[in-house]
Amino acid sequence: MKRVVTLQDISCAGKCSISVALPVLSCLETETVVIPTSLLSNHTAFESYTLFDLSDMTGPLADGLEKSGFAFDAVYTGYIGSKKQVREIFSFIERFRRTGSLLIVDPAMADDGQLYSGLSGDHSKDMLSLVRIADVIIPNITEACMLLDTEYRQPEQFTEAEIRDMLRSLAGLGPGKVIITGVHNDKDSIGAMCFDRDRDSFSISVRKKHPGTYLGTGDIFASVITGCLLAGKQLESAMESAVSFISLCIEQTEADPEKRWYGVSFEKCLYLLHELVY
Ligand code: PXL
Repeated sequence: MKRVVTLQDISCAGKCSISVALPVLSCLETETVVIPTSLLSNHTAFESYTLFDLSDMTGPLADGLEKSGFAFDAVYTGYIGSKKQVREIFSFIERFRRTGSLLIVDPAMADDGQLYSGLSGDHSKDMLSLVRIADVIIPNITEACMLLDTEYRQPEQFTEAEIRDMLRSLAGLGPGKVIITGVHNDKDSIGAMCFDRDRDSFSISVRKKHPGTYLGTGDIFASVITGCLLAGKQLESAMESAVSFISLCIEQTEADPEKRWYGVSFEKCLYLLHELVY
């Protein structure tokens, strides 16, 4: 069984980051080792939250894992809350990256043209340093604009040709596989577009657009991609599965009389995920 280590926060409540990565990756038959880089009572889209920075624990946890003989097929990073965490993640990667392993970076830092609350103004520079060494990156449109230092526009204002240019430019920073999420190809559909440099191929997957924002979907999406790539799928096929799964999660959330504003009803869709991929 493939083994991934994921470094991101634990938001005790809020259905994001490690709380969604674990069930999704487990469902995709991937052994998942977690290194929490910070601990929050709930994610930062709530009005308030309690936060502990766990950067000082990353090194000692890495020591323990190394001593116990753990090695990883992939290192997968998500939300990072501070410069100190970025430094610790770099050291972790240096220690555990090996030939053939994948470094998957979800630059989870912004949406709708805005950095997440609590992140410093130069956070995208820190994220860029991580993106440069990654094999696979999965930004949304806002994050792609920040990484490329281009002005943000509403996703529906980007043409498919412009998204292709952004994908190529992002690949030019380092990563050979790039997926941009939240791409529209007309006003009624939304999905993702990808570029695989080795195969020089672009692809797009879209589904019907539901109005509104669905928090935590980026983290679920990146986790599906990680599981699919570890299962040996091509990037396009991984993206198609992730777009299908997110679409199911959103439909399920819309139909859920107990839906939560802070996250999608992915729990009711997990039973479909394995079949979607395998
Ligand atoms: O879903 C992205 C995410 C992850 N972790 C934390 C967040 C957010 C988005 O707001 O605040 C702590």
